[in-house]
Amino acid sequence: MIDTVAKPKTKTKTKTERPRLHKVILVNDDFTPREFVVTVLKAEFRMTEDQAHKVMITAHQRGVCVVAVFTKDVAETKATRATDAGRAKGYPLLFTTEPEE
Ligand code: TYC
Repeated sequence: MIDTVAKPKTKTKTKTERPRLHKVILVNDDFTPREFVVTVLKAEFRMTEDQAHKVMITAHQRGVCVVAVFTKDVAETKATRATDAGRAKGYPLLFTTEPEE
């Protein structure tokens, strides 16, 4: 009798999920000059004057505004760099991040 060894029949399912995106959020404060907020938005997020002005005004009026979405690492790096740009000038300018639903 010939012994047969059953090979385990396993299939590897490759399930590729898109990385969850994270929002960068601009938070209003009473001290950072409007024009400086616009300058930081243009420099760090590659926005036009017009786009940056709209985002700044929205945060100014509503308290917060979503700037853009990125992968987690990129969102955190950009939020930190933009916040540091304000701190370097002595402003309390704040950018935060949160995962998208
Ligand atoms: N509120 C600030 C002012 O009146 C301007 C400002 C707008 C600051 C948006 C932060 O996220 C901000 N000078």
